[in-house]
Amino acid sequence: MKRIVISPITRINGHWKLELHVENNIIVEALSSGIFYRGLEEIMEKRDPMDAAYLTSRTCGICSVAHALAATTAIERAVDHQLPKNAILIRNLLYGSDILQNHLRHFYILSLLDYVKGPDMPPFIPRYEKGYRLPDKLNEELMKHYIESMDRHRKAHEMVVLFGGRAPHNQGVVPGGATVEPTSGILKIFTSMLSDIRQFIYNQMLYDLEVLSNYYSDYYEIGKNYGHLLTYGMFPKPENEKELHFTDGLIFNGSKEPMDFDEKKIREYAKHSYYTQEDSLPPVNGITRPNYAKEGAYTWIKAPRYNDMPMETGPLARMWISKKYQRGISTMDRIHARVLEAKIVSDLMSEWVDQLEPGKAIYNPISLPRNYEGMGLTEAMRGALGHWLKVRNGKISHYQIVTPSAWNCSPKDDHGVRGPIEDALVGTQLEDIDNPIEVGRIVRAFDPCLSCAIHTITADKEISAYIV
Ligand code: NFE
Ligand code: MG
Repeated sequence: MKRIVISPITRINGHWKLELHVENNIIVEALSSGIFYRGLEEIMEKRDPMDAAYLTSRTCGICSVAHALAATTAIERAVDHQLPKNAILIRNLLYGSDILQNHLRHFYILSLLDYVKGPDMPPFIPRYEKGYRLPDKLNEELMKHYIESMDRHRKAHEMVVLFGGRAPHNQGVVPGGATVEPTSGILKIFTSMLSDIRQFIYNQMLYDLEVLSNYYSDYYEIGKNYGHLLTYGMFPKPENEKELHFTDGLIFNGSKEPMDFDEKKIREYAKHSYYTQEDSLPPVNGITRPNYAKEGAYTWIKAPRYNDMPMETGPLARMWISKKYQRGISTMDRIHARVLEAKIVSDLMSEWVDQLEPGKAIYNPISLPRNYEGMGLTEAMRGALGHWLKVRNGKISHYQIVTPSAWNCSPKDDHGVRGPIEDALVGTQLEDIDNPIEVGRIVRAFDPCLSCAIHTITADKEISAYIV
């Protein structure tokens, strides 16, 4: 048995380590380790719930709109608050813009170099020696698109600024509605940026996807796992908030018929995680007290499970459960679904921007009781995102966040069942054990993000954290 340790995994967000056990060039065991402590939930205690969107958006600079939405939804749902139509549209446009910047950046900057050879200069070297299959001319063409993509994901971030004031960590989503009026000036710039990005998706990105799926078609068979998919659904329809453009639901074992999900069946295990928590707990009661010395633990990520099943989440889950894409569940299917989702979201955005009504309400005043509990289930670009909070005497007494990458990068649970990425790796044949290029391809297709708030340990050894 050989042991391969890759740490840190590059071209992802955050710090992550993989340990692989290999026999006869086949991966027989995989251990996914998040190697830093977030602790954001601890920071939330005693804060004003009206600040939850701003604070929790600092979980991560890539998916910050999604965290703002989850925190805000948790509060709004607790009092059954109704949003004005403009607010739903503005939120959809903010989150849609964040999806576009993420999916463009992931496809080109984080993922493409697993398949396309960059020029022979830093930061493109060193790289694996073998495994790049594109003929020179095509390789050159895709690298040109790689460079051109940068202007587009920057633009998508600027679109977040238009309705959010800043990016990342927008100020546009507040309990009650939105903060930026859709003036004709903003609509004009937004529309022109969106149109440029859409042209890029249609003319370059879809073409590049086709090139990859032709030259690396075997990756539709590589990186398979349990085939359990989960999504909380996203993009409420402006005319009826309860209806979603991407429906919520789940499937087991690659089934094509989605089922409803029941959030009460979500529990988090922590046997292999550096936390004091012993038994599995529902997120509403979850605890995040660190214990780095814990025996048998190998990660800072807990193991969320649905009815004891490890669930994969992300663009493939959303596209599958909305029946927009049901080809298969593999590495190339994950990439394929993400690119098609970018196209569909950009199409929807161009409809939403036309439906905005300048001069009409963007906010309905909200009044909150002193004590309540809330749950905000939404999607982030990487999949199902949940925030759970308890408020006592007007202050947050308890907060829990379960991110999509916690589902995907989770370790084994207390029953020894692997997380979705661990399982996608096991069974993979490595062509050359000294150049395990397959590993990066498999794991990056999940677009993992381990990143969160910066943390420090103070001189008196108490863990504290500050927000960037
Ligand atoms: Ni840090 Fe995130 C997304 C969330 S982590 S990017 O998407 O929530 O999975
Ligand atoms: Mg497998």
